[in-house]
Parts: sequence; C-alpha cells; structure tokens
Amino acid sequence: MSKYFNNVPEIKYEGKDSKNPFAFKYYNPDEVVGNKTMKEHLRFTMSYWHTLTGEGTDPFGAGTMERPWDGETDKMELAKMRMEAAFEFMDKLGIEYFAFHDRDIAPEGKDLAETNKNLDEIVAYCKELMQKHNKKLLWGTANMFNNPRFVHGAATSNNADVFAYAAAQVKKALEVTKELGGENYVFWGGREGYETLLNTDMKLEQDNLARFFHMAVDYAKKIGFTGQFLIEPKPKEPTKHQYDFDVATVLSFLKKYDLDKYFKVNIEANHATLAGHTVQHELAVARINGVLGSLDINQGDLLLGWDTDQFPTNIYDATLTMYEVLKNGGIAPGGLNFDAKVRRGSFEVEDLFLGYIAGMDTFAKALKVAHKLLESRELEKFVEERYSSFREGIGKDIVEGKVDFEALEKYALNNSVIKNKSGRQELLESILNQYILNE
Ligand code: XUL
Ligand code: CO
Repeated sequence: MSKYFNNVPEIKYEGKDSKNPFAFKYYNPDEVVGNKTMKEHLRFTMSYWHTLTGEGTDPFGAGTMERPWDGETDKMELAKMRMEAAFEFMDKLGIEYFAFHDRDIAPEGKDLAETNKNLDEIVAYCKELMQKHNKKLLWGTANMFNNPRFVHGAATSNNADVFAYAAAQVKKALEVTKELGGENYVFWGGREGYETLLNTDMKLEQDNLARFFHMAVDYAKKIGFTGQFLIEPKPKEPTKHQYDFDVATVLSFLKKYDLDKYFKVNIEANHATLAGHTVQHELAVARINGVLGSLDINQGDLLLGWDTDQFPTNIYDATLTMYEVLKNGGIAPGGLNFDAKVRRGSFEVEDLFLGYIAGMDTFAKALKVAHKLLESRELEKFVEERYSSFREGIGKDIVEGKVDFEALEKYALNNSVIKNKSGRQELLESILNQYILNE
C-alpha cells in the first residue's frame, strides 16, 4: 500500500525498448547471468542518508527537496515517517538491502543517554519493518563528522573526551548493526585527517586510530558480531588530508598496526577519482590483496573537483567495475550501495526513483557486458600472452627464484638484442567498446 510515494508505481522490468520512465530497461532481477541472478550479483543497496534525509543543501544555498514528511516538527515522528517511507521506497524498486549511519535514522537527544534511547526506539521499529518487508541491512556505521564536537576529528581528535565519546558511539552502532543482522560494518574516516601540520601530531593521531580499531574488533568479538569490518578510503573532504587516502594507504596502515586480518575495504567511485585514480585501479588493488569488500557506487563530474555523489550512469566505468567484481568472484557479503544523490534541481520525489532506475539499469547492463567479456577471455588471453616471457627460459628462472644479479648480468651480457612488442592499447579499447555496443 502506498502512503508516501502515491505518484510512483512499482518499478517493473519492461526491456530495452520501453519508453516508460518508471520501468527498468536492463535490470531484470531474476534473469540469470552466468551462475547467478542479476539480483544476487548486484546486491543493490539503498543509502538511507541520500534517499531519506538529504535536503539538497550546498555551500551557497538552502535545501530544495520536497518530501512527503515536510512540515513534521516532532523529531521522533519524523524519524518514523522516514523509516516507513524507506521501506515503501525499497519495495517499489525491488531493492533488498539498505545501509545507514546511526544519526540518519534517529535524532540526537540532549545527551548520549537520550540519543541512545532514541536510537533504540527507532531500531525496534526498523526491525519490525525489516521482517514485514523482507529487507536486510548491508551495513551500519556511525556518523562522527556532523556534530560540532567532532570539529578536530573523532578517533583522531586531539581531545581525549572526544575519543571516548566516539568509542561510545561506535560501541552502540555495533550493537545496533548486530541487532538488525547487518552483514558488514563501515568505518569512513569522516574527519579523521588534518588541516595543517602546524598544529597536528600525526603519529599520535594515527596510533590512536589504530587503538580505536583494535577496540572495535575486540568489542565485536565480545558481543558476537560476525559481520565484515570495512574501511572506506577517501583522500580529502571534509579534511584537507584524510588518513584513509586510498586503498594502498589503508592497506599499509592495516599491516603496520596488525589489523589486516580484520578489515576489508568499501570502495567508492567518486573517492577513487578524488584520489587521482580510476575506480578500476582501486578495485584491482583491493582484489589482488584479497580485501575487496563492498562498493559505494556513484560518479563524480569531470569538470568539478569535489565529491558530487551523482547517480552512476557512465556505462564504461560501470562495465570495468563489474569486470573487477566478477574477477573477484562476486562482492558478497558486500553489495552495491548507491552512495548517490539527486541534483539540487531534481527536487521532486519522482527524481529519487528516476535516479535509482538510471543507476540500476546502468549496472545491470554493465554486469552483462562484463560477464561476456570475461567469458570470452579476450583481454585475459592478451594479458597472459603479454607476460609469456615469465613462463619460460630466463623469465621462469626469475619467477622461481633460481637466479641472482650475477646470473642475470651473465644472461644480459650474452643477449645483445632486446625486442619488445606493442601493448596494443587502442585495439583493446576498441574490443571493449565492441562488447559494450553489441551487448
Ligand atoms: C562520504 C561517504 C560516506 C560513507 C559512509 O563521502 O561516502 O557517506 O559512505 O559514512
Ligand atoms: Co560512501
């Protein structure tokens, strides 16, 4: 029954020739691609913050969004209305998973005790609705960046009282995530970074961050939370220099502090580009190191240098994303979370649905293209051939550890003519295009 989104029908698959804006053109949840249905491959997730609480503010102007709960002034009533709307929204789009920050779903009270009480009340309601609507929690997290107490960071604040508050907040968020059966728990270092080294003890801040993560691991063990811990890298915003800069930085941090067996990464496309990487680079670094945990799907804007969190419609990037996911053997227990928001000018509720439809269709198509490309092994075969010199002769000896500098010098002295082969980048790009255009 529709209570919040009366003007929007249930979104069904109508195929690629449909002209109905409120229908999927490519996302057909039960269609089998390889060994799984599209729904199982993609594990689409609704982000609570952008979908239910985003107001469309920007640094120059007030919120613009028109929502069915506008005008409700009682904060707990408002939280309940949004929670009901969230489940109606997921039902209409056929989305099974959602993700939230603690403060998205329930308002802060006058102190931590009242805040926790508010959260408990909403979590109980959320649990009831999850059962009724058959929905699952992909991940929970704690918002430790919005409130002014986190002005200098949370686990990396210079103020020990803030560190303690953040610990209490994550303790509660872990309990709540466990209560709702969350399959993962995310740490995005909201304000864990610095503005200037003139006032910053970077070593103490990073040591403290590691202490904080160890405490989280210990507490999860204590309460029996078995979900996957994820760190979400981002190079900047809100701080000038975020500690979890990119996947490689996170990996070396985890190794240094003996945390690597407990954490994987949640990769966000727009964060990758802010770090000067393609999203495919970040996914590949994670995959080859066995830490590809989950994805925040969205895209930035080529001409704007900040985290615009747009709905992903770039089929090229989406295809390469799904290519990495398939090479990883899938993304579960992670998923594809729409950390994406409608533009400030797209302020009607219909736009929320249209944004998700565009993103879900993009990734459905990308999945099919990536699957065909991988099945064909066209790229794989090229790469294998490109490195064939390491499967025989001197290359094989190098890989097997049979030669040292002296032996290699002897080899090089006797090998006066070195011949390289073309990398054929343009050919490979046109093969990729062919798969995208023909699928
Ligand atoms: C911020 C961002 C967050 C995290 C969760 O850039 O991506 O919403 O995904 O805290
Ligand atoms: Co994100």
